[in-house]
Amino acid sequence: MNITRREFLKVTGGLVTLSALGGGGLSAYQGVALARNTLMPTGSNPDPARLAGPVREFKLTTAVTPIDLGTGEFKAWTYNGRPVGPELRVTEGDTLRVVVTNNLLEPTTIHWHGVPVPNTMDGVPDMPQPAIQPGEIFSYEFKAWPSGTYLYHPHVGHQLDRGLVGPLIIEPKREPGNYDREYVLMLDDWATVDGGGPDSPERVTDHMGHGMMGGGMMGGMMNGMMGGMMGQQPAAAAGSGPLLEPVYDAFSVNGQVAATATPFTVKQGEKVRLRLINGGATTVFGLRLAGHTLTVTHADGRPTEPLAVDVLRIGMGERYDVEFTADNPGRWQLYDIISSMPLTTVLYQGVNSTQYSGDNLAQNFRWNDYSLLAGLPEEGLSPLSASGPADETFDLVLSGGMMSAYWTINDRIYPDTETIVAALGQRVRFNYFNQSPMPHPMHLHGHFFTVGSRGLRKDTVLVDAHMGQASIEFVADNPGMWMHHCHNIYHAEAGMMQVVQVG
Ligand SMILES: [Cu+2]
Repeated sequence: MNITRREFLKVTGGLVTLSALGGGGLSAYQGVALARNTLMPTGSNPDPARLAGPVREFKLTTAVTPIDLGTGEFKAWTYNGRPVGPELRVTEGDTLRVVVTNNLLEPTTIHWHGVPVPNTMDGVPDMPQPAIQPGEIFSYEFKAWPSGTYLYHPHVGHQLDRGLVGPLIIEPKREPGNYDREYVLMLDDWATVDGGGPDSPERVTDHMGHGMMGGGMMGGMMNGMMGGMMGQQPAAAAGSGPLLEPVYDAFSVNGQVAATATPFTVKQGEKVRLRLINGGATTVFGLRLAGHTLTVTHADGRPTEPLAVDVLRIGMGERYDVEFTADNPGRWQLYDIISSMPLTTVLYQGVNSTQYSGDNLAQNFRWNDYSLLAGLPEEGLSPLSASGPADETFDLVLSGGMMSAYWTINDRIYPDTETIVAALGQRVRFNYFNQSPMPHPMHLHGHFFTVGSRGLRKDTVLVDAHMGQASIEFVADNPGMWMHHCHNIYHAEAGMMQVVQVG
C-alpha cells in the first residue's frame, strides 16, 4: 500500500487536524484497516525438547548517573551507567539469569518485553513478584525462548523514560538468515531539559499540556484552546493527577544523537540486517534509510514473509528486523519522517564525503501496514492455520487526552479498568477502537497474538490515531496475572492499563 507523508502523519499522530475535535470521518486508509477481521490464534508453549542450553548470567545495576548523548552531560537513570542498557544476547534454549542490583532510591523491576516468561519473572510489581527495593539484589531467571529481538525495561512509573531500557536478543539455534552484517539499533526519546531532565524526581509539566497533542505549532494552538476546560478538573491541577508528556529534545540511537554518532559502516555488496527497537516512551518513528529499500523479515521478533518498504513505522515497544542490500555507496541518513529528525548515519566503507547523499523518497511511499505483513509458521508455536471463532471477544475503546489528563479503556482508569478473565486455552479476541487523537501501541504481557488475517504474530499493536481500529487474537496459554496496556508510558501511567487473568 502506498501512502503520502500527510496521510502517514495523521495515523501516527504526528499531525493534529482540527477534525479530531469533532471525531471526523474515516480516511481511505482507515477503511482498509476496518476490513481486517479474520484472525488466527497463536500459542506460546515452549517445546521442552528445544530448551536445553547453558545458564548465561548477566549483571545489571540501576543507578542515577551522568550520561552524554552528544548534547552535553546530564543525569539519567541507567543500567550499568550507560544511556542504553547492555545488550543481552543469548541463544534460544539458554537459561537467562540476570542479577539486578537496585541502587536507585525507589523500587524497580525488569520486564522482558515480548518474552513469554513465567508470571513470576514478568517484572510487574506484586503480580506476583514484589518490586526490587532500593539496595536490594534480585535474580531473574527464565528459559530464553523463542528467538527474536526484544527489549527490557522497568515496569514501575515512568522509569523507562528516565533512561532505563536495553536490548535483549535471543538468537535461534540455527540462523536461517544469510546476512553479512548485523546491527542492533535502540531508538530512544529524551527530555534532557524539560522538568529538570530524566533525573528530576518530580518532572513538573505544564498541565495545559505541551506534548499532549504531539507538540508543534498546531499542538500548541489546540492546547491553548483546551486549557480552560482542563483547568476546571481538580484532578488535573498542578501537583496532582498524572504527568503529561514532556518536551523531547533529543532522539538517540544506541545512546548517541545523530550529530555526534559513530556511523554504522557497511561494505558495498553486503546484505545488512538491522534489529530496530523502539525504546522510546512516547515517540512513534517513521524510519527512512535514505537511498535504500528495507525488507522486513521479523515483526516483534516473529518471522514474516519478506516485505519491502520505503518507510518503516515503529511504535513504542515494537521491534522490526529488516534487511537491506548495500548497493548504493554514500553517507546516508537514517531519519524520522514524522519529525524530520536525523537519527543516525549509515556510511559505506571507502566513502570520505562529509555530506549526506540526497534521498529519493517517493511522494507515495510503501510502508509496513500490518495488513501487508504475513507471519510464517514456527516450530513450538501453535500453527497459524487453526481458525475459528474466538471463545471470548472484548471491545476495547481507547480514549482520553482531549478533555482530561487521563487515558482510558472503556472509559475507565486503571486500576478501575475491567480485569479480563480467560480460562487456560481459551481463544480471546480484542477489538480496539481508538477515539483519541493519538496512536496507542497496545502491549500484552506473557503472550503473542495475531494481528489481521495473515498470521502476523506480535506482542505490541499500534492502534492508529483518529478512529483507528485493530483486532488481535491470542490463546490464553500462559497462566497468571498479565498486564495489557498502552506502551506510551505516560498513557499507561495515566490509566490506560488493565489486567488479563489467565487460568
Ligand atoms: Cu496510548
